[in-house]
Amino acid sequence: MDAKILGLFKKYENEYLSGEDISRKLKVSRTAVWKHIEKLREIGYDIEAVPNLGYKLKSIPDKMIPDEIKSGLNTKVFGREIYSYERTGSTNETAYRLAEDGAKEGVVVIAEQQTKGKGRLGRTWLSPSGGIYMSCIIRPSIMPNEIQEFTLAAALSVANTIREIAGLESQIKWPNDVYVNKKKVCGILTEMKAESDKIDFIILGIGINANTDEKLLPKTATSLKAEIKKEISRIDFVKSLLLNLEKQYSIFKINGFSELRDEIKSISFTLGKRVKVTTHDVILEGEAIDIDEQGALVVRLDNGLQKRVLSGDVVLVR
Ligand code: BT5
Repeated sequence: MDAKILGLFKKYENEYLSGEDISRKLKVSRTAVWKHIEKLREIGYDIEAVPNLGYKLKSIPDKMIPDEIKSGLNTKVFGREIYSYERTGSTNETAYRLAEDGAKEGVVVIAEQQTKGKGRLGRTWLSPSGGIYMSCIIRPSIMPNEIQEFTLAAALSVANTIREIAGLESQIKWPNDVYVNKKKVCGILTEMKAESDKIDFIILGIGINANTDEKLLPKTATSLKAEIKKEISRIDFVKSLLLNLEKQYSIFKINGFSELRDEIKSISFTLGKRVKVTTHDVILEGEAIDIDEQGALVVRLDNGLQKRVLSGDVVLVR
């Protein structure tokens, strides 16, 4: 009923609707209409009431309400089902459990806050309110060793969305970060369940410092709000991100990573810089010179040898 009332408000955008109009159109009592309007107000919908005229929807809350995200969403699969939480441990964990229970590709878990937000290698992802914490279930027919390419394609989607919604240029710091003005604005955590040669599912976890107060973030981080000095619509951001992810994912499925590689390289924060890369078994230092066909970072060591790294941590060295 809430959705139906909102649907009416949106259809008659510039008009006042009386309690009687709504009750007649939706075939419910006026008391029921009043109760639903009170409930919507509690959620944060700004509904004006003018005596003798009726109700009018003035603004929608910037909250991760599935119906608001789905309204006007132009995707086919991504966001087909959205689970939204005021607070959860980690959206990746919730999505993982849903995927194990058979949830389909494109199902999204989103939260206003995370109490145990995860980074890679057991690190913590600070998740205060104002940010976007989202995990998407994907069931791709790719090999487990293609996951790096996949993460980079997701980072490209984030960069494109930041440009569209905040008007900012951003860079991809290999392998999983997006930077704005040399500070981290987004981190991506790709987890998967796989057998040796087949991926059962991927959980693509994306954390974005959207309207986050920068004081609540590490010194190395920023938020979109801090950069453009105003808040963005997180709902518009999520809509655009889901569309960009779906676009990039279908290019990736049809033409492979090579189709996205040049674009990813062109906005790399890592290439051409001196880096120190820590992998599970070695530490390398040298110049980052390429991102190859498998999404690996190619580093030229000081002795001239070239090494490719498929996964690892990168520190930029002055
Ligand atoms: C990442 O790890 O950057 C991946 C972060 C993924 C977060 C999303 S949110 C939705 C989904 N659910 C989850 O539980 N996780 C995913 P890593 O490269 O390991 O970077 C972690 C490091 O970034 C930390 O050790 C801090 O130094 C820094 N950091 C922590 N919180 C941050 C924030 N909000 N913004 C920028 N940097 C942060």
